[in-house]
Amino acid sequence: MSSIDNWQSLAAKEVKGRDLNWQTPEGITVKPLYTADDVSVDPGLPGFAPFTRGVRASMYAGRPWTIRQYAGFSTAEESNAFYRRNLAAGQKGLSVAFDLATHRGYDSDHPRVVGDVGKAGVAIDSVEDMKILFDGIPLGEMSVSMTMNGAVIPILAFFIVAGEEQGVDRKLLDGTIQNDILKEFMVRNTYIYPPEPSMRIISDIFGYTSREMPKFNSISISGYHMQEAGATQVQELAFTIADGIEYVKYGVASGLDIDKFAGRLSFFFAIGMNFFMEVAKLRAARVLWHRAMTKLGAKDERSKMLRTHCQTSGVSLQEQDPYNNVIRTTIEAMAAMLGGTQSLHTNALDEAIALPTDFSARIARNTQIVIQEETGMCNVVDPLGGSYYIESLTQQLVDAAQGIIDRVQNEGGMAKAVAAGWPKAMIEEAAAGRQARVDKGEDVIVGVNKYRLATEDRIETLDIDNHVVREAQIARIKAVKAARDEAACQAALRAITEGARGNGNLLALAVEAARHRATLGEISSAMEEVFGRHGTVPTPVKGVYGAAYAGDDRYQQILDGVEAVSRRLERKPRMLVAKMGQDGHDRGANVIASAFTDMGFDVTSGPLFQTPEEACALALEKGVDAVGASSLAAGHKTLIPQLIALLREAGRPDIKVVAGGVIPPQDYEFLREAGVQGIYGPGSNVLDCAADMLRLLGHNMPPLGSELEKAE
Ligand code: MLC
Ligand code: 5AD
Repeated sequence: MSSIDNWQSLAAKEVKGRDLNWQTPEGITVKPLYTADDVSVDPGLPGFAPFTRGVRASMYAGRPWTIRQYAGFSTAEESNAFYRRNLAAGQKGLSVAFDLATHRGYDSDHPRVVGDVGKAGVAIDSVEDMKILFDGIPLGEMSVSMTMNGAVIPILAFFIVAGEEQGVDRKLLDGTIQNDILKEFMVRNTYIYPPEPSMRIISDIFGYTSREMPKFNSISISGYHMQEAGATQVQELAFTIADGIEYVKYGVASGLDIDKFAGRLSFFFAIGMNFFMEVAKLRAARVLWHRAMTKLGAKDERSKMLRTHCQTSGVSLQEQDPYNNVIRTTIEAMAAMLGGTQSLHTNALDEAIALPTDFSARIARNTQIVIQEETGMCNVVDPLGGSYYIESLTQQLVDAAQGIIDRVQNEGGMAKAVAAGWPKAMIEEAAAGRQARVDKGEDVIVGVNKYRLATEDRIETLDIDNHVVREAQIARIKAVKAARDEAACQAALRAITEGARGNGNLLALAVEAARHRATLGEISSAMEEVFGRHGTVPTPVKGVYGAAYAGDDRYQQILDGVEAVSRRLERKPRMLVAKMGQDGHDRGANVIASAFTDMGFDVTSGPLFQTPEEACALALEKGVDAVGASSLAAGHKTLIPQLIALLREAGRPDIKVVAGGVIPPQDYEFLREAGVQGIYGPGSNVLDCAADMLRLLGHNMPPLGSELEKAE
């Protein structure tokens, strides 16, 4: 007879008593079997509160999710041409990636951004660039997402004025601005101002858009970057919902009626490789948001409806054997749609190395089109609804995330928690734990720590000539400034500074300045005069990596090596982990700093956004033996050679420089010639990096077990 007890003994016999429970990184025990007994909550129907099964009654049977590929590079002209090609090939919505100079409020001619202009996104300095970006794309018809947080005021102002000059009433502008600053302070790091004025900017945007732009989503509350930084799904879920609660509270405190703006708040999640967990996460998110908004006093059901964009996970993709990335992205895309996303970006197979080419972008886009148009998967609403496992997991995620959300609320809300730093520390701890599991082969990554190819074929990747883009941008800035009414422009800029000092609506003031051709850097500076610029020094966690490795032979080899070097130097070996340029991706740098500290190195984590001059000065001041430069935003060819040259000029050519991050293999030779002594792309094993470092420091390090395997 089939009963759960009989099943248990039958299964135990089959596996000879082996424990089949799986402990996920978020501490959830996943059982090998789920039955009706595991489901305690009725998920209801799609289109009805709490929207567990989706925000629309008909979901994709009525209208499929928006295929919205995030992209931007080089100049506005090049990005515009790329968007037009993609729209012609079946993409449905636009999503703009800006370069890091733009994110951080610098014009392309600013000395701090020499390595960043046009690299990781498109450079936008003024309305004129924005107009070119959308040339031939009717802004009254196309929904446009813009991933902008730091320089959100000038960018949204340029967008509004570009629409105006296309003849589009701003009431018709459809789209989304990311505008989510809390997660920037936690994980993404493209903030400009300190937290308090940054939160005020968000309320100003809520105020303006709720009055003037009824179709525009005023924020995209993002968990994506938390997962990219190493957060577990429960952490991503909890901190994102808690961020949302905080924004609503600020909006209400600024005098807005909750139901006037909450219906245009939107969300953004990452979808990684834990398939069912990701499906359940989106369902849990909708339940949690509905609950939170009810508590905050929202009356309109639309205010309580969690609408979201998703992006497949960047960190899950690998440099090694990169065609596997197509498989990974397909699985992740299916989890996003089965979870009920409104909009989706699928990553390109060359993600771990460079920005997409036309070829890799086509495969990424077609992954969604094939699901929508060939599989019949869109014809049924929430097809996983009622699965014992999915329903049970949804409930477990709701409960686990609610626990963290309650802690945040009890401690005064997310802005306070972010200032206290514990959410970031929690995420970094999870990241270091994940890295250790991957290094030890406990978490399998095909083609990286298992089934690794003996030789890798190179794939063609996109390379952007940063100098050409910068020269073109500088020429346009000069032309814009020469043609404008200087007095009117300066008056508009002064009004922004006054508005920042008082309580003028900064977006409304910036729209006026944008009409007079003020640049992004000028508008940002006008606010910076009052708000100041925020800077942070990372404080990586200690002990996690070492604890994960306790008792491991290869780790012991490293500890012995560090000790030998320390005896010889009569101090610990000193290393600077440097982040140069406007690249704020610090997961890799933090993981390295944590791991090397645990191994016995004396590690200095340099502040974010340093110039090569500043990194060199810090290296000299700390008397380091080596610098590890982490680069994920393509500034490596400009910034790292500059650092090496500066160290040489300072009479310290002996300081070793290694590089890690997203570095295409075709740049290796260039970097080696410039003096880089070790290069560690994505998928590098941290123990191997440490062994190399010890060798560079003159230690006769025997090969580690893992290195022997690779050599075989
Ligand atoms: C949808 N609609 C339907 C329907 N489904 N109507 C009838 N029946 C159905 N079944 C209607 C909706 O009500 C809506 O109209 C319209 O169709 C559009 O649908 P949507 O579901 O709202 O989709 P969309 O317009 O695509 O908006 C999705 C969104 C939005 C709400 C999540 O915020 C968005 O597009 N976000 C994208 C964010 C993004 O791309 N971010 C990139 C980050 S990259 P109406 O009138 O109700 O609006 C990044 C990386 C990095 O951050 O770090 O750099
Ligand atoms: N074009 C396309 N995708 C991009 N991403 C970041 N910048 C760009 C760009 N300019 C994607 C990558 C990355 C994530 C944060 O966003 O997938 O991992």
